[in-house]
Amino acid sequence: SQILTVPTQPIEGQKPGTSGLRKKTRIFMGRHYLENFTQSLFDAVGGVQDKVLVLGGDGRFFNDRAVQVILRMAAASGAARVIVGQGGILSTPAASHLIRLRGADGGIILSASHNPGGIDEDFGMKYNGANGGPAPESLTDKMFARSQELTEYRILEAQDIELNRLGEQALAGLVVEVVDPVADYATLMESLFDFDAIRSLIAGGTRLSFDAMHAVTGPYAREIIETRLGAPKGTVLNAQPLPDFGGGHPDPNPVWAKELMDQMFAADGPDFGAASDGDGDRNMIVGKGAYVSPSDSLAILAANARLAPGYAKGLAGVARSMPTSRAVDRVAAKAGLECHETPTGWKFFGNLLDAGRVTLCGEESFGTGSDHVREKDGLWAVLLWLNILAVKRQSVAELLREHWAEYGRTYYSRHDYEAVASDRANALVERLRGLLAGLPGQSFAGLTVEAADDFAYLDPVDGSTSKQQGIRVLFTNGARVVMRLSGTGTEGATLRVYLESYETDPAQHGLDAQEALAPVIAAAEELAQIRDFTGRSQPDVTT
Ligand code: VG1
Ligand code: CO
Repeated sequence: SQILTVPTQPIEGQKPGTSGLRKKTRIFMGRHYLENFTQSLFDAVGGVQDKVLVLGGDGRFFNDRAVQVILRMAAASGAARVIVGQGGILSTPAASHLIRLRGADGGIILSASHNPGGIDEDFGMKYNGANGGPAPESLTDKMFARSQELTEYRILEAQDIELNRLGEQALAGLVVEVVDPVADYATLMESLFDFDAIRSLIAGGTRLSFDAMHAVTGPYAREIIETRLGAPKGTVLNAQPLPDFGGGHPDPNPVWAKELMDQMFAADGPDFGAASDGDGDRNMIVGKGAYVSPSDSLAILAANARLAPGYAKGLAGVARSMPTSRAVDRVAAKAGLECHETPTGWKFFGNLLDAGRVTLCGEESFGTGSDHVREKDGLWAVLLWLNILAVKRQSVAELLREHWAEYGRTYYSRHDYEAVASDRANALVERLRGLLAGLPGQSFAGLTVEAADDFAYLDPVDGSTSKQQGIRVLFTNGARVVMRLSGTGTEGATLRVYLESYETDPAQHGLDAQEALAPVIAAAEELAQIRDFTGRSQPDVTT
């Protein structure tokens, strides 16, 4: 085998977004595209000479080919060892754990997460550092800068590695170690939760349903929920990972996980349901006839985490992304915990977790996690829920009602307008930025603005600042509207409108969220003129 130095030219647009670089699969498969970005990534981290890396992905179309290319490039750049999940598979949280467990210098995860997969859908690639967490903005900026000046990349000429064979193989001087993607992760889960208690909950007749959506969590959920926790075979739906996720959106929300939602709202449905996304870091929790909004899930986990052995000594603090509802803030206030508000994306939690300032964090986009890894973790959230239910011996619906009675209910919804013309979406945001200073005191559809800003974040650990992270409008009645553009899409712009209101009266806790939020929805429309700017009469996806 021989190391080739291949001349290349910069390719435009290799700029990582909220969570890595995401593009149409055909773009990633284009000439030099993957190679250029991989070399830019290696260069941005100071080279990979003698380093140990973790590598794997969610199994979507092109995952296996990309793994082979990255391995040959790592070999050409002198990496010492790459730990790869069998078949090229690793969920995002399992990859994060493996980096930490093995003391690796970093890892590459191939996924476009909840975006659909296939040759005409999406592909993605992200880098996580030695702490197991997503590269901070300072590093992704360097990757992008390097991609704009790249003139060559290095790659080894060699045969493919046998990705299905466990154990070590050589690629010139590089050791490729193929590992079981599930085993270490499952062991970590057993160390955090009371598996005996969950087993007896299940043995006692509590019925579960977990929708893996033909994405990466299938094998993980089967091993943990069916094999180790003893749930009946078939508890895990759509358990076979497929390169195109069976043609679906592997996005665990009521819209895309409709099969599970229908089960959970059927008369003889299961007691507890959950779903995860393409790369296994998101979760949706549903009780029998009771949907749990992700922001409520975070608050409930924060209020009850102590019931699980891994969190018995209590929490250091909590963090949520800015658009996530303030339900968890009320839990933190009552418990006297530090509570942080960060920009969207898990990379902003890393410093707080590393510094021991927070134990739990979460996002409204079906993401929850803790300091056990440095990514959000879908199955982890499911197991923490089950552990809590096993101790409290309550249904999900009862737990929700009890939580709202104690803390008040935060009604919450997100409206997404997808594939909007970028110039229109930018114009909407620009217009709002221009209005901000004058908003306090003005009324929209009967709601009066108390404060408004474009969210900026000062990282209390490293002192870095991130600006323009979302338009935030607070109303005098405690309601809130947030608007921002997505950083994970691959077509046009996606406008996200986050709506929230607060209700203390338990008699008013049983409303449908859209109904309860109707006045806030009307205020958002009057303020931002969403219909005019997007040309849409209603959102494409409501969660
Ligand atoms: C979205 C979510 C954000 C999440 C990100 C990555 O980003 O809103 O909360 O962290 O996806 O999740 P954006 O920029 O499109 O709003 V995943 O599971 O797609 O890695
Ligand atoms: Co994901």
